[in-house]
Order: sequence, then structure tokens, then C-alpha cells
Amino acid sequence: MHALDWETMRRLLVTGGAGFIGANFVRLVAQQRPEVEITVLDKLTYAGNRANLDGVDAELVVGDVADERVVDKLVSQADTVVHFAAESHNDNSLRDPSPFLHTNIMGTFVLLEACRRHDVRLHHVSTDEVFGDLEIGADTYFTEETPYNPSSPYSATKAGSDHLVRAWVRSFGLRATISNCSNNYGPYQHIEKFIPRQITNLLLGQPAKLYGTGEQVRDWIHVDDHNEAVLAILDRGRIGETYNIGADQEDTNNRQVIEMICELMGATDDGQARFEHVADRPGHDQRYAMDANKLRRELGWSPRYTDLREGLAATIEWYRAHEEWWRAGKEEVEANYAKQGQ
Ligand code: NAD
Ligand code: TDX
Repeated sequence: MHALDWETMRRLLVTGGAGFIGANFVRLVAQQRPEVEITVLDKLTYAGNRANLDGVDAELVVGDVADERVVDKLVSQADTVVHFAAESHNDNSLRDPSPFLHTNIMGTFVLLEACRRHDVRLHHVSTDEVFGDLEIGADTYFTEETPYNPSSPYSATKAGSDHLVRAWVRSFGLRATISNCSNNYGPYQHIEKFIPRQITNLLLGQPAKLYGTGEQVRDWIHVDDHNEAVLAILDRGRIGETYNIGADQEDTNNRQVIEMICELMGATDDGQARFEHVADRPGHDQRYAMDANKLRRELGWSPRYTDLREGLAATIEWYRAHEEWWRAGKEEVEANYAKQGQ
């Protein structure tokens, strides 16, 4: 199995490139590889935002990754595709799973068929959640060999998409790789997600919202570290392989993350952190922890953000400086959460 010759990557198609991780990826590529022509295919759902690509030299095509006509044309013009487009929020998948089936399963299928027809290299971006969850406090980690055991409609559809990619590699010789990454944080993350929700609540003088007891653990990684890993896989990854991505930061539970954010933002009342407990998420995964040794060893990748507190401080500053980016959508997001007692 051969790695991609990076010199041959000239025309890059990024699906979901107007969302959180995809837009940060497009920014990174535009900055590091100015010779690459970048096209973004994005449906601009509630999670996509044109403004995420402001000032970036990339063409945005507004369309659905499950639309065979538009996908076939764009893939035929590309030599490399990176697939971020997805419905990405667990809580939404519990309210209405239908768009998750459409985008995550059908969208991936349509893209795979186009890549097969045009013999185009694909990298599929996936999540640690496909493995299910781990016991809190146990010395266990997900490896690339951990059996899939997804819990929510979101993670089940991501698991399904990973299986499709592997089947297309094996059955049709598609030149594809997969990465499964842990929880990202950083600029441009939608305010429905845990960290930006708490930061923007506190900026508005509202309490942070903790599901249940807050003992759950996530393996937080800065979005730039995730995207550097995707570049390393495109550059040096072996076709047909899967790589776990994680920054070994699974020693802080949700409650501690909120306490850290409150402290960094000076949000304390008489020494009490300013948060409240709200209804727990049904089927809430307890702990995720990634073993990313294969990526580190084979591809020489390592994370630059190794101190969660520093990464959070920079992220808080970004949300403070970009209120115009998040303010308009805040009431609607909170109204939807309120309906669920969250
Ligand atoms: P996001 O929700 O912020 O962005 C998703 C983007 O996809 C949006 O711009 C949206 O408009 C677009 N999109 C949705 N449906 C589409 C469709 N049918 N056709 C075209 N575009 C469509 O998500 P994110 O957090 O940036 O996640 C990106 C990818 O990374 C997803 O595949 C997700 O599963 C994966 N991932 C996310 C995390 C995380 O912590 N956020 C961790 C690991 C993996
Ligand atoms: O207000 C909240 N309070 C809270 O305690 C929210 C929104 C979440 N939580 C908890 C639930 C989780 O234990 O925080 C943790 C993180 O929640 P999310 O940001 O919703 O992320 P998670 O469900 O862990 O999934 C994320 O990581 C894996 C991304 O949303 C996925 O796209 C990715 O695949």
C-alpha cells in the first residue's frame, strides 16, 4: 500500500468545509499549501456558516453531499477529497435522527461512489464515539482494533459510514483512509456544543449548564491538532488504514472543564463556580479515551496544544472577540435545550 504523493495534491475538495473543523482545515491548508486549489461543498445547514471562510481563498459550492449530480461533478474535478460533512451533534440525533441517516450514511455513500468512478483519493473524518464508551477511572483506551459499539443515532451513523469506507477500499480498491478523533474545541465551534455553550452563557451572564453529575470524561483536542493529523495522514498515511487521533487529555471531567472555564472567565460567586445541573443526556456515554500511538509512531504527529487550560483560555478570547459571530443564534439554541430541560 502506498502513501499519497503530496506533490500530486493540487485540487482539493472539502465536504462540510463551512462547519467547525472543516473551516479550520481549509484555513490551515490555505495557509500552509497555497498552491492547492480548494473547493468546499457545504449545504450550509444550521451548523454551516459562510463567514467561517471569510478571507480564505477557497470556492464555496452550496449543495448536499447526498446529491449525486453535484458531487459527481465536483469529485471529477478533484484529485483529493476530505470528507467532514456530517450531522454532528448527539443531542440533535436524539430529537430527530432522520438527517443523520441522510447525510452521514447516504452522503458518504454518494461520495464513495463518485470517488470510485473517478479514482479519487478520499480521507474520511470520523469520531471516537464509534467505539462506544469506557468505564470512568479505568486504565483503558480505544485503539484502532477496538470493536465498534456506538450508542446514539449520531455515532451509529458515523460507524455505518466508516464501514462503508472500509468496504469500498476492500471491494473496489478505493484509495481511502479513515481517522477517528476525540472531542475537538477551538474557534468557530457551534454554540450548541459543550465548551462554546458554556463560554457564551457566561459571557451573557447566564450560568453554565452541566448534564447530570458531570463525571463524564472526554479526551479534549484542539481543532488545529486534529487538522494537522489529517494533513499528516494525507501526506504520509497508508491507503486502507485507520488512524486514531487524540491528545491524551482525558484526565478532566465535564464538571472540572466547566470549573476551569468559570475560573478563567472570573465567573465565581462567593467562591462557588457559576454553573447549574440540568437534565442528563439519555444514553450518555461515560468516558472516551484514545490511544493515538499509531499516528504518533508511524506518521510522527504530536499535538501542539498539550495544556487544556491554555487552549481554553485562547478559545475564550476568541468567543469574547467574535460576539457578532455567535450572538444571533444563541436564543434559538438555548430555547431548544430548554425544551429538553437542558
Ligand atoms: P459541524 O456540525 O460544525 O459542521 C458540519 C458541516 O457539514 C456544516 O458546515 C454543515 O453545513 C455541513 N453539512 C451538514 N450536512 C450536509 C450535507 N448533507 N451536505 C453538505 N454539507 C453538509 O461539525 P464538526 O464538529 O465540524 O465535525 C466535522 C466532522 O468531524 C464530522 O464528520 C464529525 O463527525 C467529525 N468529528 C467531530 C468531532 C468534534 O468534536 N466536533 C470529533 C471527531 C470527529
Ligand atoms: O450543555 C452541555 N452540558 C454538558 O454537560 C452540553 C452541550 C454537553 N454536556 C456534556 C455532554 C458530554 O459528556 O459535555 C460532553 C461533551 O458534549 P458535546 O459537546 O455535545 O460532545 P459529545 O457528545 O462528546 O460529541 C462530540 O465529540 C465527538 C462532538 O459533538 C461529536 O461530533 C464528535 O464526534
